[in-house]
Formats: sequence, C-alpha cells, structure tokens
Amino acid sequence: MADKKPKSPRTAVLVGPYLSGKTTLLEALLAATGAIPSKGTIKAGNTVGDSAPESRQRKMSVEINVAHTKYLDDPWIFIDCPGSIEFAQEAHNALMVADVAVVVCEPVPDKALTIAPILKFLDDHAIPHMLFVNKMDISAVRVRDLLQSLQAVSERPLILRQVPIRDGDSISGYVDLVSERAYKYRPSQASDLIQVPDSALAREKEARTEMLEALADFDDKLLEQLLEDTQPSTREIYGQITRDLQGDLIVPVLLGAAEHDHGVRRLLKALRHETPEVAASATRRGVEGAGEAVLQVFKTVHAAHTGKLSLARILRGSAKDGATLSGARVSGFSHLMGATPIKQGEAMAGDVVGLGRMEPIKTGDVLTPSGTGPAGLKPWPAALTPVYSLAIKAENRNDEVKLSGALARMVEEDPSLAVEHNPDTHEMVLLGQGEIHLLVTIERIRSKYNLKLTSSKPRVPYKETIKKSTQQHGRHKRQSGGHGQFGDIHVEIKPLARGKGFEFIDKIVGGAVPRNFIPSVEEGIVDYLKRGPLGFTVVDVSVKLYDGSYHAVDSSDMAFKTAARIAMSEGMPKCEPVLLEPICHVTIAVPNEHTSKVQRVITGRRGHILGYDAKPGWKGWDEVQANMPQSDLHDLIIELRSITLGVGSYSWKFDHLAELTGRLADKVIGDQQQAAAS
Ligand SMILES: Nc1nc2c(ncn2[C@@H]2O[C@H](COP(=O)(O)OP(=O)(O)O)[C@@H](O)[C@H]2O)c(=O)[nH]1
Ligand SMILES: [Mg+2]
Repeated sequence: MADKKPKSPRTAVLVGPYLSGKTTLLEALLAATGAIPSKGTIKAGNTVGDSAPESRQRKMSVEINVAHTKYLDDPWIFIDCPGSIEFAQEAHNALMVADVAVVVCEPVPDKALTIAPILKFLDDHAIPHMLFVNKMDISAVRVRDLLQSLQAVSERPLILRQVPIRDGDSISGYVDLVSERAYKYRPSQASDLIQVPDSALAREKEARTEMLEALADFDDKLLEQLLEDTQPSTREIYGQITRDLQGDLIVPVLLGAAEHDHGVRRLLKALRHETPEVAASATRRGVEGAGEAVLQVFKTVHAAHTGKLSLARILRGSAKDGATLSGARVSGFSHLMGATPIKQGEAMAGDVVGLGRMEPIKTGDVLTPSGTGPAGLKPWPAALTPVYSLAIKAENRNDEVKLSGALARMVEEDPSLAVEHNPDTHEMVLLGQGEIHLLVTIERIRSKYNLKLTSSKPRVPYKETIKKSTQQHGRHKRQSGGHGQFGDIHVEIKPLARGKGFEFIDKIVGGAVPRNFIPSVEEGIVDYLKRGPLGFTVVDVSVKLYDGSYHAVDSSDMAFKTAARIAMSEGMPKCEPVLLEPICHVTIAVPNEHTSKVQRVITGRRGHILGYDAKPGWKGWDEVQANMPQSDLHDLIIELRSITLGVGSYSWKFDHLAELTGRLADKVIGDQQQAAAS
C-alpha cells in the first residue's frame, strides 16, 4: 500500500448560547473519539472544558478550551467556547481560525433569538457552520416548528438533515434524510441501523423533499432533476451539501442529545466529510497559495508559572519549537488539552499550537518567519466595545503599581476589556461586556496576581457652571515678620455658552497688575475652577481681569495666585451656580419585536428618543437613537439584555452637558459634599 500523507488537522469550534450544552458536547466528542476514557460532567466539575477555577465555580465557561483528538485517523481540534454574550470576544477570536463552527442550540422555539448574534458574526465572516440542536431528549417540540423559529434568525437557509423517530414521549432515534436510513440511539455507543418505522415514513418523505428543494436553489442540475422527478444519488446530495456548507450558503441542521451521546457520531461523520481543509480557511483569511509559514494568533494567556502563551493556528506551512516568527523566538511549543499543555516538537498546517514566551506578540497578530504578513491578509475584527464598567481600587494602596501591570495583562488577554483613568472623577475604571465579565476579571486578578480589589459603580463626571455675572474684588495681604505678601485684583466673572469651556481675558492697562504676575492670576483661577461652589469642575465661564494693584516688594506670583483664588471663591457663589450632567448619544440595537419596550426603557431612564430605524445589515433588528443622561447608563445593558433574551446591546458617546436642577441635583450635590467630607 502506498504511503498515505498525514492529513492536516481540522478545527471545529463549538459556539452557541450559554447552557445549550457545548461543554457537554465537547466531552461527548472526546469520549466518542477515544481522546478521553470516559465523559466528565458539568455537575461533577471534571470536564476537559471549563478547566478554569472561575468556570468550575460558576459551572459556566468563561474562556475557550482546546482539545485534540482523532476520528477515524483524521486529526481534529475542537474548541469549546463560552456561550455567555459577555464572553463573546473569546468565541469570536476562535471562530476566526475555525474551519467550521458547530452552533449548539436548545430545541426551544422561544429561545431561537439567542443564536442570532452568533449567526450574524458567522455570516459576516463567511465561516461555514452547522446547527446541532441539543437536548432533544427533553424536547416535545415539533421539529418543523423549531426549524421555523430558527430560520427566522438565520440569513442562510437551514437544511434539516434528520427527522426524529418518536417512541411515545421520547425520541428513540432518527432517520437520516440523505441516506434514508433509520438509526436507534444506544447510550454511549454508535446507534443501531434499523428499518425506517412506518410511523416516520410520511414525515421522512416530506422533510426530504423540502431538503432537496432547498438545495436545488443553489444547483441547476439538482433543480432539473427535481422538476423531472428523478432522484439524485446520495453521493450527489452529499456533494451538494458539502459545497454549499463550505461556501457558507446553507446551514445543515443535526439533532441530538450530547449528555446521552445521541447524534454525536452522526455529527462527527458530517464534520469528517464536509468540513473544509485548512487551505480553504486560510484562503478565507486572505492567505492564498503556497509560500512561507503563516500562523494566526487567536488567544493570549499569561500563566502563573510558564509565562506568556500565545495560541495560534498554523494556516500554512509548518512550525517548530525554537523557530523565530515575526521577530520573536518560540520557546515552548505545545498542544493543549483543556488546561494541560502537551509538549510538541513540530506541527503542520492546520494544527493549533501554544507558543511560549512570544513577548511582543498579541492576539490577532499574524506570524511568519520573514515577519511580513501575506499581501491579501484580511484584517482581524475590531474588539467588542465595552457596555459596562466598574470603578476599581487595590485594597492595599501599596499594590497600585502591581495593579496596573496586572490590568495591562488582563487587557492583553481579553481585548474586550479596557482600563481608563477618569481625569474628572480620578477613578480607575474597568470596562467590559457585563457584570459577570468584570467580576470574573477581578477574581482572576486576585487568584493570578494575589491582588485584592474593591469595585464600585463609577462616579459620573458631573460639572457645574454659572448662570449670572458678577464683578469681584480679591485681595491677599499679609504682614508677617520681614517680607509680606500682597496681591490685589478685580475680575468680572461671566457665564459662557454651553461647550465653550474656560476663557481668560486680560484687560489690564497701565500696569495696574505687572505683566509678569498675570499668568499667576490665571493659574489661581484655573486652580479654583477644578472645584466650584457645588463641588465639581467648573466649565463654560469667562473671567476678565480688568484692574488691580501691587506692592513693589511684597507682591509675588504666589500672592497674586492667592488673590485670584479669593476673588473666585467669593464671586462664584453669587453667580447662581448650577449642576451640569453629561448627556450621551446612545444607539440601542434590538430585534424589532422589542423596539417598543426599549422606548419605554429610554423614557424610564430620563432619556429622549431621537428616532429609530432598521439596523443596517441586520434582518429584523432596529436601532433606536436617543439622548440619555450618563448617570442612567450604568446598568442599561443589564435591563436591555433582560428584555431581549440577552441579545440587545448599545453603544454610546458623550454628547453634551445639560443643566440638572431639583431633587436629583440636590442629591448629587449632597453626595459629593459627603464624599469630600469623608
Ligand atoms: N437533558 C439534557 N441536558 C443536557 C444535554 N447536554 C447538556 N445538558 C445539560 O445542560 C447544562 C449545560 O451544559 P453545558 O455543557 O455546560 O452548556 P454550555 O454552557 O453550552 O457549555 C448542563 O447541566 C448539562 O448537563 C442534553 O443533551 N440533554
Ligand atoms: Mg460551556
């Protein structure tokens, strides 16, 4: 027998909503392919996926887990992704290097919407994907109703490939619509081939015709065959499905129950026959033809003992330990099995490898020996924009330097996190995708870097201004011992239009205040404006210096600066100070069945609706534009998600400052004074 070239590994990424059963499916796939002797369970906390302590504790995936296995001699890499929308960045990054995505969902028509964002991402990037409808063991739903709901959220036609065989209330097997063979499920084993039961015959014929008609939309020959009433061969149908899947034209749908290994081998077979090779995925990424090795980094982790680890897929060529890629030397080369690295010497195109200590390299980077990426390379998608934030502080003040290092690494690991120092409130703010996302990040900082943090709702950067003008005299005179201090000025304080900021006008004539002291006057004013009569930064004021006097010996920069402060603190309270609150322009995106609810949310949060329209490129979604006070945005994402099955989102940017008066203003001012006193 001729030597067979080793096949290049293919990568299937498991995605889908939280709790749909992805981690359980990974376990079933690994057990069915012999990579692990027996299945772990989520309950027992011994699955290959969810290896992070933060996952085990919450029984929830918070990061991807990579597993290698072999199925009928073909090497496979399965990547289990977190389902929560708050950890979507992890899933997106893994999908970018996938050959195929398996979208795992529950057989619940009302939950169909939860897969909409992931399907949109897959279609935007032309990533081939199939649906695995899990938990069929506890479903009484009619598959055709389910399909209808799922189709409503998929741009691409869904192609149902199996119909269930029902045995009373439960499902005992399925009929494969291409081969027209029936199988009876057996726990933890391959299913038994059986005769198609009479009860399933009519439904099978009907579903098969629907499948063929849907496929015929993409193939004239098949269409002709159907019109002439000739049966296409099984091989032709499989070939058609494979081509259409690989082109992201259709979405095949398989049924099963991962917990009981139902449908798992059928899924494996579909993957084996229909998943494109890495070369096709490389082309999708813009890496075409032959040439030097190309690796794409899709995850970065900082492990406590081993240092930085970059997970990369080899899109072309091969790579090995010790090689120099894009200027960095690979030191440590491994496969991963959940959290466990397994040393490798070399790896070929298609493989997913952990590269040790690639210090300058970050997620999304393309690595090549020459350091130059291929010409046609497609850009890495932009990181998700933050929708939730918390102010954070090291419990121990001495840890502040350590904290900024730890935060930099966390952001490097997860580009959907951000850290900002707010110059108005002086808070360090951690921004991310939701409450759990940030709490998990804070927990990780504690466990990885032994750093305890406290977190709180970030303060809103209120400002204040004035509504009236005044003229004010400010005089600083002190005679103590030898050298005295003398500064004396007259200023006019005036409100400015919103958004004008601060203006200083020098109207001194005849040297009433000597030239060299005038900058100190301005400095004294600017200093004062950091904290006005209400306790906030003052904006939109004009201060004109129009008169003053000096003393030949006692006048100094300090003395004029102090005089300016005195003038301001006496003058400003007479100018009718008023609180200003930041108003943001907010764009909320939701499926249009929820648009009216969103409008109520906006008005309930003192917002002002500007209008709404269909969201470009999103079938069935609306975008609502509004102006909303920043103080009401803190938990907006939580409410939006709770009314939209988790899929609604928003973006915002500062728009303008608006006067705030009445009870709300009194409360803000009172809180600020209390904070200043404590
Ligand atoms: N009845 C049933 N439960 C399942 C099935 N697959 C997973 N589960 C359960 O669903 C829950 C969520 O599973 P998990 O794999 O963690 O979901 P993930 O969030 O998608 O990774 C766990 O309690 C599983 O035991 C299934 O096929 N049938
Ligand atoms: Mg999971």
